[in-house]
Amino acid sequence: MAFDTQAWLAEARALIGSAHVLSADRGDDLSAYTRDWRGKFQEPALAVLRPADTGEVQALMRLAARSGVAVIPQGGNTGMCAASVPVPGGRPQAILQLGRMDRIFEIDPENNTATVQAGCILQTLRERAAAAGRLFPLSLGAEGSCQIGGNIATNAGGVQVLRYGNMRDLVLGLEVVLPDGERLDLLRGLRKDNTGYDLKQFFIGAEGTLGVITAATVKLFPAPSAGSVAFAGLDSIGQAVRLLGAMRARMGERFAAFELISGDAVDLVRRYFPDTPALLERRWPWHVLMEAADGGGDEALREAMQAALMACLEEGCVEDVVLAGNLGQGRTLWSLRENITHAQQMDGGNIKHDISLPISRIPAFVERMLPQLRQSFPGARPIVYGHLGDGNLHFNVSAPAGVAPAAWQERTGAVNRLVHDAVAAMRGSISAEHGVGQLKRHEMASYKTAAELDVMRRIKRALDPQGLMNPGKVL
Ligand code: FAD
Ligand code: 2HG
Ligand code: ZN
Repeated sequence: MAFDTQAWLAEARALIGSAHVLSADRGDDLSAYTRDWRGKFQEPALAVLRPADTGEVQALMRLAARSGVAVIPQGGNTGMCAASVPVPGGRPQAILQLGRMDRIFEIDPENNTATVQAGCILQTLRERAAAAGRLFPLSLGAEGSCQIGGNIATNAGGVQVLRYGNMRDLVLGLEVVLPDGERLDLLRGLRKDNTGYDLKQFFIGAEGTLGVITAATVKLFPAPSAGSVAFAGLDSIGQAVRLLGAMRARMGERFAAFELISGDAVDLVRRYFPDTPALLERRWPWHVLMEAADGGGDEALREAMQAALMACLEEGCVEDVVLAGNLGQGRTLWSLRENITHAQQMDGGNIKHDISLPISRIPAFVERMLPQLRQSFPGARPIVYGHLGDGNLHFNVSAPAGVAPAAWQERTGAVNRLVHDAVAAMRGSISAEHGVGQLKRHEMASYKTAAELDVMRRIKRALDPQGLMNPGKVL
């Protein structure tokens, strides 16, 4: 029987209210939901569904299962791999937008946990935790619009992984609605629980392909009372890796962030954000942004950072360094880092790589890759930066000057092959923190073993036998 769009929309509207089922046929503008953050993928959706609670998600999932409609969970739609937007062809696709489910149910300062609905904005949770004297440590450039459900579904990383781990390390419990509408209650705030398989792990990093995350209990930490930020200039990435080891040894657990930024990345930010100050007296090929935090006073921490950095200068593992004198200066240093993505987006065509390697191998990888890239793709402009402390680089490649974005995009396959083959040869990962989505799905067969893919497909079939959850993503 042919699919009856109007009847389906009427059923969905009866379930969650007409205002919360957006559809193009009645003139709603769906483009903010159907286009990915980078503006590279856009396909039509049957509807955008905006449920208010878990019960409504269950009702919508039952409707989808009964009618064979695919469901794409969507949080803030800030993902980098086009995993939260429709794919071309196939069955009708409805976007399940979690934004209305944004409640914070509980902050428990004694258990050091927060329990939130999936649509809670990351920044909101960070602010509410801070008001209770606690830290929710996940921190990334999109935190003003990405949602906890999206952070969990992508196993997001960000700039504090060095100290607190990635999202997987921060999740204690989940509530999930399965593709058939059943509610799976794993919403416990326990740090120890060995009663059989740890089912929540299946949904963390699954990019919405196994179920809809509707709520989560996450870890909080005592809020640090002191912070210190430094920006260093270096001659090489090898030097940066030595600096990382030396600073960690001196600062210990207080060391929270270690971000690599190439000289070209700094230049790009300064071109598009001209208010960005020149932070060091001369231009270095590489820079590192570092942060330490603890429960003491700012002055004492700053002195400890200064002493550690002075020792590193003497040992030759850093060339030049500036230490932020106050919170405002620290923020200026961080905004340089956070603006790289935006500057690269404004600059036009770019091919992104989100790779990870054992930290010890990163200098060799970059030193080998840069000349190879320049030789194979004359004029290509590598913009290399990222979470060096986690062994994760954004080895992005901007289009040669004068090459149109679309023309550069056509080179994606060839550029990816060069970079990703080198990563694989060093036993690294082609997606450290952004996921696979539709962007890297076609590369999975080249970089995962047949056995890994087989097990993934078996899990997918067991949980989603109709193949309704986020089709065309990951697998
Ligand atoms: P979306 O983009 O909406 O969705 C992402 C995936 O999660 C999709 O597969 C979607 O189907 C699924 N999903 C969303 N919500 C749910 C749910 N409730 N249940 C099941 N599945 C769901 N990422 C990092 O890891 N580190 C960074 O440092 C970082 N920096 C960024 C900086 C900028 C400026 C931008 C734009 C993005 C950055 N990202 C970063 C990428 C992105 O912000 C993260 O991947 C984020 O976790 C996505 O959250 P979201 O709510 O926007 O999810
Ligand atoms: C970051 O670390 C994000 O800033 C985005 O993961 C990386 O834009 C990118 O390639
Ligand atoms: Zn990143």
